[in-house]
Amino acid sequence: MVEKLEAIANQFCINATIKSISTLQSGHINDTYLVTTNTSDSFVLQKLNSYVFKDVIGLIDNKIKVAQLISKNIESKHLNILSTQFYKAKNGNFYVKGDDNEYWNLQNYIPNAITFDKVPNTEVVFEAGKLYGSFIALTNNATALEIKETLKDFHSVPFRLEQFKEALENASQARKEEAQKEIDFVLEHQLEMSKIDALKNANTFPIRITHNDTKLSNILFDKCNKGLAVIDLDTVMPEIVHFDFGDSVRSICSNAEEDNDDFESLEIQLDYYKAYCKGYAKSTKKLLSKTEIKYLPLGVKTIIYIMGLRFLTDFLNNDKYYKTKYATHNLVRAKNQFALVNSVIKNNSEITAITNNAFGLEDIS
Ligand code: GN1
Ligand code: MG
Repeated sequence: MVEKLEAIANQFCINATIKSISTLQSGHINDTYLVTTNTSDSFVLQKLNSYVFKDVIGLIDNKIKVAQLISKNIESKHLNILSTQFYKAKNGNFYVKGDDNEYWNLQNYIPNAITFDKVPNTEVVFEAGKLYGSFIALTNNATALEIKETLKDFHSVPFRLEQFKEALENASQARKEEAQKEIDFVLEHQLEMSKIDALKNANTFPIRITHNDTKLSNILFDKCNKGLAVIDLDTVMPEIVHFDFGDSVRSICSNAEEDNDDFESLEIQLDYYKAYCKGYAKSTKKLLSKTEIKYLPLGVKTIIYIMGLRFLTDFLNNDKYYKTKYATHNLVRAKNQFALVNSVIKNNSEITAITNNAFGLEDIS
């Protein structure tokens, strides 16, 4: 295996001798490796999951364009943050195609950085908000048209409901019975959760360049817990801002990780939500319209519902999409997300008040 990885990595223009290759802990989709060399530079080698990403070349193209734009804007604004950089292969492309037709890309490894699976305190939450907010600001001068929608309808509730209903038709009796409560939850909330999609289709919000996987572990922090870089540009696409905002709240402001099975105690932490909004508003307050801000809380609820729906659909499909560690892993994730949706519903008025206050909704003319 290491020989194969080394052969792939050596096809990129890195100008160094590879010393070691090891697996890096990453998300639920791609395979990621750390490549160390005889120089002080290390790299991240990534095999893109072709079951999930059908337009891999479009995806790589999106990543390169956004990474270059962010780097340029960071430099011109003299910001103290970093961006990932991609390396060309000797074939002139930003990717290598393996014998098995799988695509690989290589990026710089940012040293001395830390990631969190769970936030330790409100300062880190604030920093995370600041960084994801700056992502929206830094990609603001890219026209949405240059970036492709590589995963069509990625955050569309009607599309996710269609996939869910198809899965339900084909699911085993045993899995359906096990998931009955969650199936009912999906159906009960489907109308309300489709609202943001309808607003988007009615052109209520501008389409921006968004990250679309704004979880906590996609942020690097420095040793002093200051936000350093947003990573994982696999899903950068044109989209409304609400899903980016909501997805980070989902992972950062929950009191537990997305597969924690203590469903009774799951809740959205309002002090974290306040800190997140404060950080996010720093560079987006002037950028976002009054209408965009008004619907941020609905974005939070909707994206958590979408994630629960996708985990549940994959459970009904016998776990084809997400990597799982045990038989009911996807079901546990779905239960966790729906418990969080309930907590957001319960705290709706506080969440709205905190949002309006942080983004100065009343002051915006
Ligand atoms: C997947 O693989 P990872 O962790 O980067 C998924 C996201 C989900 C996330 C849930 C392409 O991201 O949409 O939010 O899992 N990515 C894709 O943790 O489906
Ligand atoms: Mg991702």
